[in-house]
Order: sequence, then structure tokens, then C-alpha cells
Amino acid sequence: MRYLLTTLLILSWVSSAYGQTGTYRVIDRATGDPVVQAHIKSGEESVITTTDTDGYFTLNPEEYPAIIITAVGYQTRELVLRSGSGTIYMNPAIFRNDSELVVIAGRDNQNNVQAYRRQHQAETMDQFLDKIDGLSANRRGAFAWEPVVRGESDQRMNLMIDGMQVFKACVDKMDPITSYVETNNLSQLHIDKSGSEVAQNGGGRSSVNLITRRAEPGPLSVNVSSAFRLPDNYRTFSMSGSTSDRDGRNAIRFSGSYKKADDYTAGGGRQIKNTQYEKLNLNLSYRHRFESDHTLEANYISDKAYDIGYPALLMDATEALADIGQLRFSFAPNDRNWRMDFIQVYANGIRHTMDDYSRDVENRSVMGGMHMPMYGETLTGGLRAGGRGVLLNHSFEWFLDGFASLADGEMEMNSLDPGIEDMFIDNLRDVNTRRANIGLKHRFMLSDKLLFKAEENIGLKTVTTGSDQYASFFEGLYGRDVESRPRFLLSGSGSLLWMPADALSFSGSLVYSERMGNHMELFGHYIYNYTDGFFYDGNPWLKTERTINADFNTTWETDAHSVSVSLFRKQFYNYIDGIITEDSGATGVRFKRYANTGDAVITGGEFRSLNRFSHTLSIENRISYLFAENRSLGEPLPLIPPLKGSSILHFHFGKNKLMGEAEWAAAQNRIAETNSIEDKTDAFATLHLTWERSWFDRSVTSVLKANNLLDSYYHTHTSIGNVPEAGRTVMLSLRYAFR
Ligand SMILES: [Cu+2]
Repeated sequence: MRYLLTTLLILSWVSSAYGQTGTYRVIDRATGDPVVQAHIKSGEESVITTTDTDGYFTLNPEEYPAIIITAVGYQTRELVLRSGSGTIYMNPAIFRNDSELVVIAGRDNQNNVQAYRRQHQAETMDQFLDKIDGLSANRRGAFAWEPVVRGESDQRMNLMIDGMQVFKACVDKMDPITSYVETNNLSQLHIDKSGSEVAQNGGGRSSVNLITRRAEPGPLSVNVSSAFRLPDNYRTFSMSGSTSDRDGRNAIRFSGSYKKADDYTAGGGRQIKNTQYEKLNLNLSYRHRFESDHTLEANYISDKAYDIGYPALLMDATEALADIGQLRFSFAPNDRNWRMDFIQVYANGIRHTMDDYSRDVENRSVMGGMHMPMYGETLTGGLRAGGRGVLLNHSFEWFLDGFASLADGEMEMNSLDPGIEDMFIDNLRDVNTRRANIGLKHRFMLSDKLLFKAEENIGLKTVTTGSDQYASFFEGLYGRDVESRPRFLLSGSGSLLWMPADALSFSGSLVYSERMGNHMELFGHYIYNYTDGFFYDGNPWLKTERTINADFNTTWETDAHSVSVSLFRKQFYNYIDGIITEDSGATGVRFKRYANTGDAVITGGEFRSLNRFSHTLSIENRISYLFAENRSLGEPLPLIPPLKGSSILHFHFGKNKLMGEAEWAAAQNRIAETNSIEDKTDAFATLHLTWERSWFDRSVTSVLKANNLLDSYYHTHTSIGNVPEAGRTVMLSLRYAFR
């Protein structure tokens, strides 16, 4: 099968009409084996060719001077080809796996890209993301943690699935879109912490792109896995499979998973109420390769979550539904000067229902004596395309991106006192967001050790409401007319990479970006923000928030050892935040309005080291730190994680892997007290132990995992409402792979 495939791929190679082609071989640096099926790309999205069963590929280096090589289980490499032939070494990801998670600070830094080991499938996306240096999570209980990149979450980061915009439907942010991709459907995770990839990602904000698995040609393969955890009775079952016809023209992949958990128990044995959840996920993917070698891919995700407890919030989600679909057409590699590499159309709908029927509403301090069922939905459709162009002998990549999204949200207030009339409040009514962007990316080799990259993006965005009645609320509140003129948004970045020696690299980038308020900041009404407990009103007249981010990284990396230090400083102008407008009064309800609050700054850094002492033993260390301040208010920004880190010791012997992990965080004493109501958080450290073993010729894998071994009682600073984390848990999972 593999031979057939390779033949197909060889036939599909495009040899250049001019210039000399070279033959290159891709080799595993550690073992000397050829790297098969590595993708040779001329840009992010355009695969020129793949390596054959002996690791060879041919290419005209004059046409593609700079290429990117990616292969599952290896660190991504960017390099400059020299004419003739040559051998290219790929560094294995420290831990090989069938899926790759890539963290990028400055993408063009070949040494700066580090593939992380994906934890066993039973680990959730939340837990995984939280462990990456520079990332953290805002937690509200057991389910759907909100990812945070370098202290920025929600509207200040760009969270995407396969590059698609998906908007949460819950006005209380219960449904970050990370919850719609199960880890067994994830093929890569691209994290751009600096925001320098403005051509492709628009705004110049940090971005997290969850890249899902696609159907690929190959024989039938089936994976079945199941896990059970105590004491919260978490149980999960998942199944996935893929197959294709004999010539690989039609390929299909499906996966389904089910999980359910009861309330969890904090350290010391206290059960935390309202932390249960239940979730179903289905993913279908189909790919067709035409005679012309163009391919068409269709992908559909359906995710249904029920009965999800949010102990830190006033209510729980009864139903969270997501339907996410896309069609993607990729053109066969060709060498035309102006060309399109891919075009993608997508549509998604998110629906969210929540209520407080299982809460003691009579005795709560905020919004007491009433039930507040809420409903929200978003509908989004979009188009993306990318390719290459040449102007004045200069070749560049181009990206087009456009979407339209409609958001609605509403709540009822049903008093327990029959004498008080019920109320109905619109949180968002017919709020439309439309955006179109064009991005360009240029690469200049200044010398064979110095690479300069420039990216720019121009976008047009409008946010407006289609309801005059809804608009009139804001007109009354602020005393001026709502107008919906489109705004131009500019962003740009410049990055420099210097590789003075093979093992050493320095990179720096400067990013300018403009961010218009999102639909909640501009047109939200009576929106409960769980992070500070205030009810927010939007402000349609917010000025554009501007940021300048400077980023520096140095990495030293040999085959077995790697040390990397990143430092950054992000300066905000016209920082959009809530300002307290009304005193709490008797109801316990406190209000804020969005406003441009002045200047803010977030600065910090990350340290990472990976040391492989032998085939048996390796150690991983990660540390990150953030300092954040609203300069105009003169106080720290809220929800900033303290100095934190983790150390992992891996033992690998025969069919066994043993992993010990220590996770720690310092105390957070820098808190927001005037414009937010935060409290200080103590330091903590926890220990986790994992034993993984393969059985029956590697067809079965078992993982026994004990988390929080010492049963510590603690909470992280970004755990809302100081809800304690889970105490000691023990989980057994089994996975069967049929090939
Ligand atoms: Cu909700």
C-alpha cells in the first residue's frame, strides 16, 4: 500500500520547466533512518512534494530557495536549499507519537519549534494546554477551561479550529471552542505566542489553531480506547477509524467519543458540588483526490455536552451544541507565478442553554430570589484562501480571509415571589460581525545565517445590530446615535532570525496590531463576567485598541539537549476594559461598562529545557512568568498567573514508560483590587505519576495515572471563585489499535 502511495506521489511530482532540479534526502538525525512521507512545503499551506520510502525528494532550489519540512514525530525545519543534492537531518521530537503538537513563538526559527509529546488520549485538551509554557487556563470547575496565552484570553487571543472562526454562544464564556476538538481528533496544535503571523491570522494577536485530523489514504485502521477514573467516576469511550480505496482516491475517517463525570473531590476529601458533565463528540472527514491531483476535503464536527456544572458561576449549562463543517479544496502543486494553493469554505452553529434550576437561588447574594434561564447562539460562515504571487521578481505568500457571524443571547428573570412580574432581557440581539482581511508574507535571506520575514495584513470590520430597538438601548445609555461604519484595521510584523551556529539561534520580532472591540464589548447588555463577578454593558463607540509586542528568543539545541529562553513585552494603547459604573446596591448586582481605559503592559518570559541523557532517561523543565499592569489605573491586571512551572522525569525501558511530574506555582500577590475584586493566592506544588505499557506486540496500550499524589488541597490563581482543584485521582485507560 505504502509503495503504491509513493508511486502515486512520485507521479504527482512537478518537475520544474527551468533551472536545475536537485535530489535531497531527509534523514532522522538520531537513528540515521530515512524520514518517509515528510511534507516539503513552500509555505504554511502549500505542500510541494513528499519524501519517498527512502527519504528522497527532488526540487528545483532556484524556484524554492526556502522550504519548510514537516513530518509526524519530528520538529519542523525551515531551511535554505543549495543546488545539487544534499542530506537534510530532522530532529526527532523528544517523544515520538502518532500525533504532533507544535508550539511556535517565531515560526521561522527552525530550532525554536518544539514538538511536545501528546499525552495519552484520555488527557483532555484543557489539561494539555495548561502545561505548555506561556499558557494557562481560567478554570471554573472540571469542564471547558478557558485557554490563556501570555495572560491574554478570550477577545485578546485568536482561537481557531483549522483556521476557522467559531464564536462561543454563551455570554458567560462557558464554551471556549477548545472543547469541540477531542485530543484524538487533533493532528497539530499551532500556537503563535507573539502574534507575529499576522498574514495568516489577521489581528496580530496570539493565536491557538487546533488542526484536526483529516482522512488520509491508507489501509483500514481502527482505534478503540476507554478509561475510568476514581473518585469522580469519570468514564470515557472513544473509537476512531480510517480507510481508503485501493488507489487512495477516496479516503474516509470517523471518530466518536463519549465521556461522563460525576462531581470531583478536592484534596482532603471534600466533594465539590456542580462539577459533573456529560459529552458526546463526533467527527467525520472525507477526502477525494482528482485525476488532476487536486484534492477536496469535507469535515464535520458535532459536539453535544449536557448537564455541565460550573461551581464558580451562578448557573450550569444544560445543553451546549456545536455543529462545525468545512469544505477545503487544495490545488495540485504547480509552479505558476500567481497561484492559489487552497480555498476553504465553512459554516458553524453553536447553541447554548443554561439555567440555575439546580442551585439554591433563594439564599445567594447575587441575583437572589429568582431563576435566570439563559439561551445563546451564534451562526458563522466564512471563506479562506491562500497562495503565492510574484511582483518585481519578489515571491510572496498571500492569504484571504472573510467571515460573517450572527450572535443572539437572552435571559429571563423569573422571581420566586409570584407578586413580581417576570422580566426578559436581551444580552445580544441580532449582532452582526463581518470582517475581510488580506495578508502578505515575505521572506528575505539576508545571508545564509540571517533570515528576515515581514508580514502585513489589512482588514475591514463592522460590528452592528440589526435591531433598532436593541440599538436604542445603547443610544439611551450613552446619549448618542449608533452608527455602523466599517473600520480599517492594520497589522504588521517584522522578524529576524540569526543562526550563528548549527545548534544556536537568536530571533526577535516586532508586531503592531489593531483590535476593534468584539460583539460583546461593543453590543453586549447585562452580561455576567464570571472572572470578576460584574455585569457588563457594551459600548458601541469604543476606540480601536492598539498593541506593540516585542519578542526575543534564544535557543541552543543539540540532538539530545535543548534550552530555550523567550522574553516579551506587550504594550497596549486604548486598552479596552470594564469600568465600574454603579454601586452594588441592595441586589448585590454590580455593573461595569466597557471603556478605553488607557495604557496597559504585559511582560514576561518562558524558559524550557529538554535533556535526554540516554534512551532510558530524559528530563523536561518549564518555567513561565508574567508581569501585567494597567498603567493608567496604576494597578495589576486581573487573572494573571504567578511564576509557575513543571518538571517531568521520563524513564523508558522496554515496553514501559514511567513519568513523574512535579507541577508548581508561586504565590500571586500582585492583584487587582480597585477595578476588579481579586484575592491573593498561595503557592502550591503537586506530584503526578504515570505508567504506560504496551502489550501484545504494541496493539494494546495501558496507562495508569495518579494525579495529585499527595492529595493536596489548593487552587490556582486563575481558578475563578477559588474553586479548589481535584485531589488525588487514579485513572486506568486502555487503548487498542488495529492496523
Ligand atoms: Cu453559559
